[in-house]
Amino acid sequence: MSNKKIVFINPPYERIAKGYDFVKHITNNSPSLGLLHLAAEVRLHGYVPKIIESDIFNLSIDAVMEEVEKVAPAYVGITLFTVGVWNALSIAREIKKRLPKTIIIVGGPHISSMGKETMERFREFDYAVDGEGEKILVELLQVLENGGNPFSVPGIIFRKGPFVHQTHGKAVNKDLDDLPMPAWDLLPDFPRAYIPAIYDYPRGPVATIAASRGCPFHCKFCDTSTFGASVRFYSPKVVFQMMKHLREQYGVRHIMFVDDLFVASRLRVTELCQLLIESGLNFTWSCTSRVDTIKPDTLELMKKAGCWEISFGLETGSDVLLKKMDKAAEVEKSEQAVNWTAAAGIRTKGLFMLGYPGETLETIEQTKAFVRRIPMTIMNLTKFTPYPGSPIYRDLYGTNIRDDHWERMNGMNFVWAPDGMTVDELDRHYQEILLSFYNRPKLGLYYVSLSIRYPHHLLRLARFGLGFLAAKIRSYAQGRHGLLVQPGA
Ligand code: B12
Ligand code: SF4
Repeated sequence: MSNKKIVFINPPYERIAKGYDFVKHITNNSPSLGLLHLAAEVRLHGYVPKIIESDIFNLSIDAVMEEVEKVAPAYVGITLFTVGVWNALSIAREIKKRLPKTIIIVGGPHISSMGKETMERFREFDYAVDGEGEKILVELLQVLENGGNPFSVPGIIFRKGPFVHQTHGKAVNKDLDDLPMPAWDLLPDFPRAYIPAIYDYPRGPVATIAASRGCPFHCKFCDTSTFGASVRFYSPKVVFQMMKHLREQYGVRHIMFVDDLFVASRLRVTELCQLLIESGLNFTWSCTSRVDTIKPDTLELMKKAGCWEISFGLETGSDVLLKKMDKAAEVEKSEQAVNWTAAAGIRTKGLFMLGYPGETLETIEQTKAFVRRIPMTIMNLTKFTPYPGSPIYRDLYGTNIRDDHWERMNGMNFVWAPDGMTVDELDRHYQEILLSFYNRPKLGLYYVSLSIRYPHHLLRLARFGLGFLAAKIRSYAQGRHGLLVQPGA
C-alpha cells in the first residue's frame, strides 16, 4: 500500500523578538484553522494527516523534525505567513536531508500573495497551492500518487527542471457548506492548549471558526490575497452545527469568529442568533465587523445570542489617514458604532495601527484623543507593516521583493517609517498611545472586576510576570544588563 501519510506544519515564528517567549502566556494561541480544514479534507480522501503546531508548543526546528521523522510521511504541508517563511525554509531543508523522498507542499497567505517569487527563490519547496487549498491539495496528492501530470492541476506552482511553472487559476471554494468540519480531533491537547489573548474572552474553553471567506473592500494595508473579494458564507445552520459539535465533543464555551467581515450580511447574522437563542446552549462569542455594517437592532439581537465582544478595524483617529488607507470609513462613524455597541452591552475591541504612510504628530495626537474618548474596552495597536499581498506593499516597494524584513513582519516591529519620523520616535508614541488608553482609573476598575469574575486571567498574568522576571534574571546572569532581546536577534 502506498504511503498516505501527510504531516501539516505551522512553523515557529517570533511574536515580538528573540528573548520574549514569555509573552505567550498573555498573547493569542489560536491554532491554524487553515491546517485544520486541509487535514479534514485530505482525511476524507483516505490520507492520514497529522498536525504540528510548533509555535504554540514552543517546538524548535529540531523538535519539529523529530516528530516528522517519527511519522516518515510521503508529504509535508507547511502553512506560510510571511513572518514564518525563513523558519519554514529551515524545516524544509532538514526534511530534504533526512527524508529525501518526502514531497514538500506549501500554501497560505505568503504563497497567495507572492507564490511564484517564493518558489523561484526556494528550491526546497516542491509544490505550492495558491489560494484556498482544500480541493486543490487533494487533487495534487492524487496526481502525485498516480504519476499524473501536475500541469492538469489548477492553481498550483511547481518546479520542473530549471523552470518554475504556475498553472491557471486560484483555488476558491464556492460552497463552504461542502467542506468537512475542521479536524479539531487532530490537535494535541485541544481545546486546553489553544487560548486567545488574555482578557479577550470571558471563560474557556475557546475555539475559532471562520464562518465566511472573502472581503469586497480594498483597505490598502490589508492582505486579502488568499480569499479575494468575493464573499462566501457557511449557512447559519452549518455554523450552528459546528458550534454544537464543539460544545458536545470538547466542552467549548466561547467561539471566536475570525471572518474578515462576520456582520457582512445582517440576514445571516440574525438567523444564526436566532438558532443560538433557541438552542439555550449559552455560548459567548466574539466577531469582527466594519463600523458601517452594524445597526442598534442587530447589536441587541447579537447580545441576546451571547455576543461578548466585537473587533472593529478603527485604525486611527484621523480622517485624513483613513482616506489614505482607502478604508471607506470616517472617525465619526467609528465613534457612533462603538457607542451603539457599548449601549447594547457588548465590548468593543479596537484594532489600531501606528506608522501608516502619512502619519504625523498631528494624526498621532488625534488617535490618542480618540482612544480616550470612545467607550472601548480593549485596544490592539499594531505597528504598521507592509505585508506582501497588500496594495500598500506595491506602493512602497514597487514590484521588488523585499525579503529583508520577513521574519520581523509580526505587527510588533516597525519595518518602515513614514517621512520625517524615526523608528525610535514611533516606538515612543506606540507606548504613549497604549498608555493614554489603558492608564485610566475607570478602565482599571473594569479590569479588576473582570479579574474577579474570571480569575483564570489573573493566573495567566502571574505566569507572564514570572516569565518576565526569569528573562530579566537570565539577562543579568548572561551580562546583558537586563536587556531582553538576545544578541544577534
Ligand atoms: C485568525 C488569524 C490569526 C490567528 C491564527 C493564525 C493562524 N496560524 O492561522 C492568530 C491571531 C494567531 C494570527 C496571528 C498572526 N497573523 Co493572522 N490572521 C488571522 C485571520 C483573521 C484569519 C485566518 C484564518 O483562520 N482563515 C481561515 C483559514 C481556513 O484560512 P487560511 O489559514 O488562510 O488557510 C487556507 C489557505 O491559506 C490555504 N493554506 C494555508 N496553509 C496551507 C498549507 C498548504 C500545504 C496548502 C496546500 C494550503 C494552505 O488553504 C487553507 C484552507 O483554505 C487572517 C485574515 C484572513 N482573511 O486570512 C489573518 C492573517 C492571516 N494574519 C496575518 C498576520 C500578519 C498575522 C501575524 C504575523 C501578526 C498578527 N497580525 O498577529 C501573526 C502570525 C501567526 C502565525 N504565523 O501563525 C496576515 C498575513 C499576511 C501575510 N502575508 O503574512 C492576515 C492575512 C491578515 C491580513 N489581512 O493582513 N492570525
Ligand atoms: S481591513 Fe477589513 S474591511 Fe479592509 S480589506 Fe481587510 S478585511 Fe476587508
